Amino acid sequence: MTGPVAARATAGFLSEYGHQPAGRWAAPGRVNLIGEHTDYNDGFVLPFALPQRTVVAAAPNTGQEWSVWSEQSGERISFAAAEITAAGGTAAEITATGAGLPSRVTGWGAYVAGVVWALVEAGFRVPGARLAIASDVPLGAGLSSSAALESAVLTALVDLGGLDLPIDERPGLAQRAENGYAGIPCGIMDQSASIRCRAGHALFLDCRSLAVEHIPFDLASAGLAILVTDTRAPHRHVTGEYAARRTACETAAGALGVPALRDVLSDAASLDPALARLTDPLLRRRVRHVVTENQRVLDTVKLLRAGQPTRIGPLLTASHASMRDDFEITVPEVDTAVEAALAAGAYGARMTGGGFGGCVLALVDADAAERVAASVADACAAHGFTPPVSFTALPGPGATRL
Ligand code: GAF
Repeated sequence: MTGPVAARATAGFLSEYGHQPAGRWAAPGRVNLIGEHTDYNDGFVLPFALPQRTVVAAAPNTGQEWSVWSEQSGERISFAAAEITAAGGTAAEITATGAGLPSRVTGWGAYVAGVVWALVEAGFRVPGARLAIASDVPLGAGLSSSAALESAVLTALVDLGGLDLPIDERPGLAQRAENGYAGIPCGIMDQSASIRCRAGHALFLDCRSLAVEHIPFDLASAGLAILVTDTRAPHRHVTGEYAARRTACETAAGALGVPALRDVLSDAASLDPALARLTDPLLRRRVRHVVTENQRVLDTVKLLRAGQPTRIGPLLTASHASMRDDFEITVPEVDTAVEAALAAGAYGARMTGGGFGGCVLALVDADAAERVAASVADACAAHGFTPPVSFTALPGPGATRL
């Protein structure tokens, strides 16, 4: 399947480089149905791929050089292998040094150069390439535009170079690009969703074993829809707050003597004594979110396997309350949107993604989606917030050659 985004990537390629690309590769953004901030705790997540995607038109280049044009920025950047191989590090090192390493590719280009860097670091001979990128994944909305970019570029380079990189190892490599080159300490959910999702399914991922199960999530035939609302709330201190949550979880796991918070179970016999051992109330809240959220993912999967999608509503809403009260990653705009969606009859609603702004999802009857979206917009207007943008999303396919 091709579309206007693919046509724009091709047209951009032709006008930048003066010849046709050898092929086009696409990778989607994602919505996470449930399981937030559980991935880096070795836990469970349940994202699905959006129909919105990033397309890379590409052709081999002579030598170990890459040229990349992006429609969104209107810029073309170039880099050579020698420039980028010395520029990675651990996420902590990069964060500590800012973007100050010599000859680092920064901005959107870091996600492209990071993929080349991670492939080289993993021992692959990466083909030089000319790339042109177009996308309809909203930027900065928490819908994984950066993972879509990494995944599309990775899929293109693997194909162009005939690299032997099995699909189950690709998300880890794309995550390495983001952690080690772009300097963002994310978990593995977004890259896994962009690369491994299937149309009509949600991706149940065990972030410890990396085992996946494709859970049928055929909303249309159940007369349901997922309404996604981008609140367009300005993201507030996202990277710093995200890193602080991750550190708090690691500190708590250390204090509890477990490898990761995944190892604390949600039944009272496990969770209560674990919470009692933590003296810091903030750590207790963070642990309670992660542990109960893992259980909500498992419960959601059970209901979907049993063909009872509307019954997941209360789990979605409980997830939101946990993110708001225990993990403290919501903002007034997303809380307002969730409350308005529920008041308008959604089965359940929650913020989706890393937090501090971004999107809300609501499970609704398909024929009620417009009405719920209008109620959310009215509630945002009543609070004087930026007008939100809503759309319904059916689960699309993962990264592919077009
Ligand atoms: C962001 C990160 F990139 C993911 O790894 C994940 O932690 C998510 O926030 C929160 O669930 O999207």
